[in-house]
Amino acid sequence: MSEIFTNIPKIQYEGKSSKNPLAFRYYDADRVILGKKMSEHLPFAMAWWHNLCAAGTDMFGRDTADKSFGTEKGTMEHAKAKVDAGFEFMQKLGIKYFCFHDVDIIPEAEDINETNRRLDEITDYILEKMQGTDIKCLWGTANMFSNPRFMNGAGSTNSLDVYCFAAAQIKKALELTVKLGGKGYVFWGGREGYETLLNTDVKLEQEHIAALMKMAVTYGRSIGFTGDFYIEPKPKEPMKHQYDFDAATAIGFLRQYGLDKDFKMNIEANHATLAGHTFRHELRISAINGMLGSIDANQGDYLLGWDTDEFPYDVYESTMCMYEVLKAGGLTGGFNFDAKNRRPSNTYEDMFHAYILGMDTFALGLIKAAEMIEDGELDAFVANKYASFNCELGEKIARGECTLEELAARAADMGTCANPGSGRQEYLEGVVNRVMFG
Ligand code: XLS
Ligand code: CA
Ligand code: CA
Repeated sequence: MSEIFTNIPKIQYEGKSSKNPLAFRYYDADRVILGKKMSEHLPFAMAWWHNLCAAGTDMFGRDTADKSFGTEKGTMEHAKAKVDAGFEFMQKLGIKYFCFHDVDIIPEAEDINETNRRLDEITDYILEKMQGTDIKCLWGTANMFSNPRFMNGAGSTNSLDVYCFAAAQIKKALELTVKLGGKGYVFWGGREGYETLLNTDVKLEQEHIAALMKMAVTYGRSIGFTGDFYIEPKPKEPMKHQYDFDAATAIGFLRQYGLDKDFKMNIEANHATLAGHTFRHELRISAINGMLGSIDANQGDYLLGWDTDEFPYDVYESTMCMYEVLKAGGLTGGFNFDAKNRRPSNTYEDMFHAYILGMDTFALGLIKAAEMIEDGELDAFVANKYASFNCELGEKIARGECTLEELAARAADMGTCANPGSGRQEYLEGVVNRVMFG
């Protein structure tokens, strides 16, 4: 197999003064931060769909990039060329993981039996490529949103036939994930929602989704899948309302249906902002519920109301993300660049620039977040803010042993209430800027 990205060398760390566009300025895999190598803090993954499949088509225009890799698109030869390109790409960047949907890795056939045969063939090829490298699968998933059969949903469909196809795809995608040693399995419910309540039985649809997830857990465990299942919340797009709206909603759903022991969250930055939250809000809500699993590392655009899946360049955001991740003790999953080049960035070099940008943005975010933790001022402020609860009564409240009468009696004793103290927001924002910019 011949080299595909012929004009691109292996990307090296050259330090922040480097102006080489094909070098890392902050991502230094072996540098130790808070006792762990950068590469362990930041298990980066390549998203098969954006990097190897998507070529710039949008609602108004066709492909701008050539991702045929010298073959005819829609053939198994093309599928294999994508594997070759993907492995060369990951190796040149030092990326250790990839994520995939079933239909990213092969052209889907009319008949699911033929689709599954092609999936077996291509995953044999991927396995072969994995040998002799340290590249692994981060997570797999089934695409249950592109095929027209899923127009009314997959787990939430009105059609039992479609439900069976969704089940068959999940079964196969789980088998492939196990075959490729995947650490996780994702459910992103792109079509699990509704356009109008006039034609929708929400309760039935949610019960059916939960039932399918339960079957997935049972089957996954029976074939040796020991990793985490993930829900990837998103409030809308393509549906007007998606059931897995945000982390809090998804966690409530998992608890309601007894799925919370097997599932965690895969939090995507762009989905958080679409839900009207910050990225770090979604990470914090997941973490405090013991459900911070993996991250889809990208960013949206505050001027656009849709899922732009941009490569992350905002260091303030990546710092806040890494602050949450470090505080949570790290991820069990990784950082998947679910991101695509802008449509006019259509060369092979642009693919590398995008990943270098994303990896450097998170590396710098990690460095700054660690400095913020070592600085300690934010932590100290928060601890002190709640210090009034550090007393016998506070402990009683925490143990759930306090009564309203008891607290009301104390209020009555006091008569008037003291000021709770300043939140000092502007001061703390200045602390963050001091740590970030000196
Ligand atoms: C789409 C989602 C999707 C999931 C995997 O918005 O981000 O790509 O990550 O199905
Ligand atoms: Ca997205
Ligand atoms: Ca995603």
